[in-house]
Amino acid sequence: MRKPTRVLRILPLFALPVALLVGTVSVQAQPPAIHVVMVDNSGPGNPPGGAGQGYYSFAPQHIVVTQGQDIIFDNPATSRWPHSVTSITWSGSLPYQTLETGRIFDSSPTMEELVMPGASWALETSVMAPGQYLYYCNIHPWMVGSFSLQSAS
Ligand SMILES: [Cu+2]
Repeated sequence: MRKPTRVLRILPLFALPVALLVGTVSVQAQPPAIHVVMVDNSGPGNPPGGAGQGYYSFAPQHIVVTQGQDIIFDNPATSRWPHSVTSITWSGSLPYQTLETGRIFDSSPTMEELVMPGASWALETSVMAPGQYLYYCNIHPWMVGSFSLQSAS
């Protein structure tokens, strides 16, 4: 029998420093994630009749991100309701454009996947084309937000 065992024993000694180096480089290359809060003023922290009661939104409502920069949508634990982050796009040409929802991204294609109070959902932008993006919450359609995605190069 030949002796490949010697090579296998030495391999981890080289693999570990290389893995650490690659990990360090990729962390440095990736810009920090940006957080968007799902604002739900019907939560217990906002008593009935309080200012802003029933006001739902994404905050900030518009952000500028760079390709590869994750957008993390946070539904605070104090929220009363789940929410979704569902893309709005359009097809056709003026004056009869048709709006489409959830075609580019959707945090919650099913009810079980809604972003519950205390949970977050991350949108990875690395594979998306630069441009303007619009989204809404499909439970509260007046919750609308947008972002500009800039090229990484
Ligand atoms: Cu909502």
